[in-house]
Amino acid sequence: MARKPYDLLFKLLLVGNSGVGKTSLLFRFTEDVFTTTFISTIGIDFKIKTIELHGKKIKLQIWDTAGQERFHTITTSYYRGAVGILLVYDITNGDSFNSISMWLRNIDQHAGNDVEWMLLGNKCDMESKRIIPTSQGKQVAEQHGIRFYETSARANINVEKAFLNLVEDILDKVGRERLPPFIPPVKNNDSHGLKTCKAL
Ligand SMILES: Nc1nc2c(ncn2[C@@H]2O[C@H](COP(=O)(O)OP(=O)(O)O)[C@@H](O)[C@H]2O)c(=O)[nH]1
Ligand SMILES: [Mg+2]
Repeated sequence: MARKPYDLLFKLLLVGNSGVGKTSLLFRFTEDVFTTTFISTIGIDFKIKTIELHGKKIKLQIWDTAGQERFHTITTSYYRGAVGILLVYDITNGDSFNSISMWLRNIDQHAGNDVEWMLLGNKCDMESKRIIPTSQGKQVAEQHGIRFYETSARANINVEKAFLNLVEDILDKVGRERLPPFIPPVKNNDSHGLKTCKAL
């Protein structure tokens, strides 16, 4: 019998206001590219990237919205089976930061109780346009006891680190609680993308 090409499969999600850079982060992580012209029109449902961590081959199925966040129509089917969520805001956009609580309610309503999530302040390459100080993102993350990174999909800062740390936390949890990994049907497509913005 052929060996399974991976040991675990994790469904991850990107959520956050439209324009914060979710699709750009996904492309940076899965294909190590940054393109300024693609995006909101592509109706992608998810991308796949297989990584190796602690000797395990982990297939990441990473879901991105096709713009539904603009209409607040993200529903249970998007969240179903997700084990990790990257909640993204844009450090140059106050509204996107203020929407965090709305997104948290959404996560609460639709995602499983033991979903692992982290907060990302994206576009940290745009220091001159910054509106949200690093300390504010940090504070929210501390309130919730979760990880926080400032990232840049454009400058490739902390993107891989954020994804990998999320996966690491999920792995710890799976190991601790011996949860069966969620295994949804998979389409195919594989590919690869570290640095620091600020020491956080
Ligand atoms: N300067 C900068 N621009 C970014 C970054 N990430 C995304 N963008 C830009 O922000 C806009 C929205 O990005 P997109 O990925 O479509 O956001 P989404 O709506 O959350 O998926 C696009 O014009 C991107 O080029 C980043 O890290 N730095
Ligand atoms: Mg998008």
